[in-house]
Amino acid sequence: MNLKKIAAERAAEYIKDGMKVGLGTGSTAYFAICRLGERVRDGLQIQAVATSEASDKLAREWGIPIIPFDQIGRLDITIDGADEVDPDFNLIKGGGGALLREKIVAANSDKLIIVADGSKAVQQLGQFPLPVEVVPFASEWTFQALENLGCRPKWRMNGDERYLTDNGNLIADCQMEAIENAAELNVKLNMLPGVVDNGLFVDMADTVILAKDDGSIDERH
Ligand code: DER
Repeated sequence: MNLKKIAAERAAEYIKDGMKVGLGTGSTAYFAICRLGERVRDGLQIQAVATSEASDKLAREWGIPIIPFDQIGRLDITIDGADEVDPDFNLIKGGGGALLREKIVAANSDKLIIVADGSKAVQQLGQFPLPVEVVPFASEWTFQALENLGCRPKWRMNGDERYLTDNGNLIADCQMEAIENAAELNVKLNMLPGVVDNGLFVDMADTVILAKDDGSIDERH
């Protein structure tokens, strides 16, 4: 029983003819894109944008109509995954390196549906290392600023090289352990020169669909 698939396919049922859809990134969003691809092949009429090059490629392989960002306008629904979800629907995202495009797409959607297996539900954010997207220019200064903020950053690596996002930026994964105030930390991080954005999605998710180990679905609004 694939819990990610169960949650993702439940979310895909929210998508109706004529909708403009944001396609998330990661192994859970993967199943939502595939399900929407099947429905498009069965006649579903949607327009979509993707939150990563990988999701864009997958959507096009299924024949999902991908529209340029400057033409699609506001989105009806975005379906995306998360690394952690707290009881207030605040999220840590970015495990798949797509946080910047994901946050932009989510912010331009009327509804953000988060899909995950039950293991992503936490009482307090922070056990999952918080991804922070950093421009390469003078990145050591930005790294130092993250350390000074108490974030305990580590550069995400891709083999021997530093990982690069679709946008050509670096990711610093911050070992926060426990985040007391996600809203406050989100602002503090994004105020740092050199930080592009971070994986805290505060007050953005409208619906959370969690697939539990027994196969049941916990759908919260
Ligand atoms: O990078 C991301 O934000 C992904 O959505 C991630 O948070 C969830 O990835 P997963 O569905 O592969 O666990």
